[in-house]
Amino acid sequence: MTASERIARAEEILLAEHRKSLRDASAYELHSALSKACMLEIAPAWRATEARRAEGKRAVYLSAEYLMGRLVFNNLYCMDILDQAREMLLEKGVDLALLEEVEDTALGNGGLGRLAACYLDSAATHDLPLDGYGLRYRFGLFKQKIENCRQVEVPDDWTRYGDPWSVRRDELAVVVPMKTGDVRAVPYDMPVIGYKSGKISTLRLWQAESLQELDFRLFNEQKYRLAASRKNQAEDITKVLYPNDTLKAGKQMRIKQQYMLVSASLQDMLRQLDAMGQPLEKFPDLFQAQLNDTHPSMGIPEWIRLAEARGVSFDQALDLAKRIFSYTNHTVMPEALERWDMDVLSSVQPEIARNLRRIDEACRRECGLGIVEDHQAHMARLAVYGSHHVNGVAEIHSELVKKTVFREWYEKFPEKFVNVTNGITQRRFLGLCNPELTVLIKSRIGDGFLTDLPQLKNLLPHIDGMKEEFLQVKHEKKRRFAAFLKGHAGVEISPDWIFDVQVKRLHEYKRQFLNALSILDLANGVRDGSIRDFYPTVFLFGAKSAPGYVRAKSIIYLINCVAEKINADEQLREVMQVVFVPNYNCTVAEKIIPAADLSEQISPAGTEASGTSNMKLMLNGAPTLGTYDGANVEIVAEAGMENNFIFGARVEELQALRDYNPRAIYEAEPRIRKVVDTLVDGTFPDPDGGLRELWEALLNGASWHRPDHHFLLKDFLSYQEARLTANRAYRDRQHWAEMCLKNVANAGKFSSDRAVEEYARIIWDL
Ligand code: 26Q
Repeated sequence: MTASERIARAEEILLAEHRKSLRDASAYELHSALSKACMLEIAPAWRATEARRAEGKRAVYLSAEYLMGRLVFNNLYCMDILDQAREMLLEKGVDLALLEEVEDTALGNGGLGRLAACYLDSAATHDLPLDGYGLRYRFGLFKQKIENCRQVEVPDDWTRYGDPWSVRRDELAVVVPMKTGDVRAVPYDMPVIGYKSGKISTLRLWQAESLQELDFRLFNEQKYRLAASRKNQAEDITKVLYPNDTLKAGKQMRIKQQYMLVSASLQDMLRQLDAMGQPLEKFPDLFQAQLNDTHPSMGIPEWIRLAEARGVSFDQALDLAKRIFSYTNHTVMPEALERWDMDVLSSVQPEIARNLRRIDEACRRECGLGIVEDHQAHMARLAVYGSHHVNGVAEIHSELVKKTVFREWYEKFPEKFVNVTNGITQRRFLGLCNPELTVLIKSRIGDGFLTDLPQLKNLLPHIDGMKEEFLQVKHEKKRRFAAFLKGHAGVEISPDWIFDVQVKRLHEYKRQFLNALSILDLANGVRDGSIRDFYPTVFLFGAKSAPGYVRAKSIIYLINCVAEKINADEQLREVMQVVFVPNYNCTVAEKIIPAADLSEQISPAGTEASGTSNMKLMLNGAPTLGTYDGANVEIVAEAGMENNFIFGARVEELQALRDYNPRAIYEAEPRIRKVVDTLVDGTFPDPDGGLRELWEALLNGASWHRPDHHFLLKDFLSYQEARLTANRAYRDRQHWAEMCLKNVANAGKFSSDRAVEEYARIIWDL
């Protein structure tokens, strides 16, 4: 199809649906028409991919979250028509940048949800038969505003202006049985467009609806409210994405969501099995199901329920389950592992609770270990037992999985445990968001790296001759981000300063708190003259906190207080500036990551399973300022210790640390004492005591944890040293550019293309 035919089609759709021409269409009308024109165009390829996959073995990704981000530019990019579309529209007097107003599809919290999206992208690009199942939340992750230095949550009504990238498949709706009332699960299909591959995967998202749209009997009896409440009760199940990225147990609604996801998805696969005329025993040879954390782990007992209903014995159903499912673990922090009360499970689906008990018994018979304990189902144990493979998401994390949380299970089933280091898609996180760097790389090594990232290695011999151009590109991306930030937050920053970037969900273990305290110490050093020639730096933060995570919200408040203080200080503002970028999401990530000079990855060793922003920043030429944790370990192994800034205690040291005494450090180090005490000495207003609570947590601990349980004070001085080393290194622009480019050239391993290929080969046997 030619570009002008395509635009003509969009014009027709616009005319039919809005009676408008391109020039007088609003951003959303244009978005809708253009997207629908693309949907028409890809329809044949989508159908062909689907038909082809129906013939053989394939894998499905089961995930409660998919953080797809803004779809339109990515989809045009993967169809390889983005530039053309932009030019054609410009000729017609329309600026494609209008679509910057279109919202993200944020059906995910953070890393785990974005990982799912990256894997679908890679599979479509490389023609691996992988499709996704998820939930179509009415409201995605909340939008964040900052008011009086605090996070305020605003609902994300992402379909308000329609959802042109989805197709409702009413004919494929299924019934999900629950004790609280059966629910209709209606699938909406989204295309996942492979980059220049002509292959289109399917993301099938289930929406909860009432079995009867309207209960006429009640309605006729004038019980309108009751009639409506039945309908609402069903629809509530997919009303909102849980905004936690860690455990908040006991919630019946969360169990309903998880159950609906797996029941509907398995029923859908069974329908396809029947269509192929295959018996149940063939299921594992046709479908492999990857559990994205334990959120879909009820799939195991649900499979048994469905298989028994088809006349298979429990034992055989369990054996089949163990050949169908595999489990990806994303955390070793024991408090973050899901456990559900058996009573709550029973109140949603008694059969699932019953099957869990039977699986527990079988497991105890087989290996002596239990799944249900103290009336609680340990979902990670279920996932390990019911799967043929269990994987961690980075080397160090997979080792810790075997040595710590699942040690006993590893001893019983050593052959199950493998590693698949996470990856990211270079299409969205380089090609699309950093076309300037992409052009520069292409000019030296061609464009093969866009589908084969290890080709970046070919840059190595060219690095000397690229430094100047790299620095220009980086400066341009910083200029662009500065312009965006002016509009987004009304803040002005200089592209001539260092952009020091920490972007990720807000968590105590991620230590944004350490970053903030460290900035206060740098400020003290600049003020008292002990730090000289400090290269001007903008410290950028982007982070959402779970709405109920009180301490995380206090940290956001602290960062904004520190920002106000420093940015208002005549002397300090000459060399430092602190900015909290509101509403960090996929779209903001695509703007800030290409502009970053330094990548902050500062979790205590052994806590961050992998991290993926570290990979995105590396790929865009930002050296890592980080600990020996998660995928940082592998980043440094690939790009060289000398091209990054690694600090802090190693995992062995932290594990061996018996009587950690942060108060001793506080008392022995005046610099540390000074910044910690700003939390309680009136430096910042603290009307609700949140800052004092942070101070307490560091020095006295709390009912549920020891003092400074994330070792901020332990790593503090070595962090400061690394920060200053990086600050000084930045002055040597040539050497700095070399470090950046060595990171880019060695980022090949961190493509999600490699990761899905490993899943396909090691786990799914595709
Ligand atoms: C659980 C129960 C109830 C409600 C919510 C949840 C929940 C939701 C989301 C628990 C955890 C999450 C998300 C976790 C997550 O994003 N983990 C990150 O996964 C990345 C991809 O593997 C890793 O790179 C990060 O290290 C890890 O923190």
